Amino acid sequence: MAGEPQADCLFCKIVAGEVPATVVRDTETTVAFRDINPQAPVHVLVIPKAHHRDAVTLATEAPQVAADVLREAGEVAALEKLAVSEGGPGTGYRVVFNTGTGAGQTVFHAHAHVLGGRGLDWPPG
Ligand code: D5M
Repeated sequence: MAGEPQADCLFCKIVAGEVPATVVRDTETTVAFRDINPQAPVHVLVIPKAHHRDAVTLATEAPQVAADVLREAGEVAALEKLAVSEGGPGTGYRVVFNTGTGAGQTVFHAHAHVLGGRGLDWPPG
């Protein structure tokens, strides 16, 4: 059933406390923790506690939780002092949902990457 924990899912194991993570925020529906392989000075993952395979699937199956994930991305950015309004390199942040192996998704439990703390090029690689 949509949202049920999956035994072979790494992020379900983090939600269950079976795999350690450096948690920065924890809500009723989401967890935010530091990426094990950071690509920027700030690199935090925000995930739904329920299992959905990617962000668009999450938005279809549980739209309120998808909104929770996005709002939490903003809370993490505020916590990490990634001010949006000042401008210039190192301010603002990027929220990324890699979707599908061809786009770099390696963990098939929806997650938002929150990246910041350095200049972020566009277009991304
Ligand atoms: O992003 C999956 C991300 O998950 C990738 O940036 C590494 C990160 N990762 C993998 N294992 C862990 C653990 N154990 N803790 C924290 N972060 C982890 P994707 O978009 O699927 O490539």
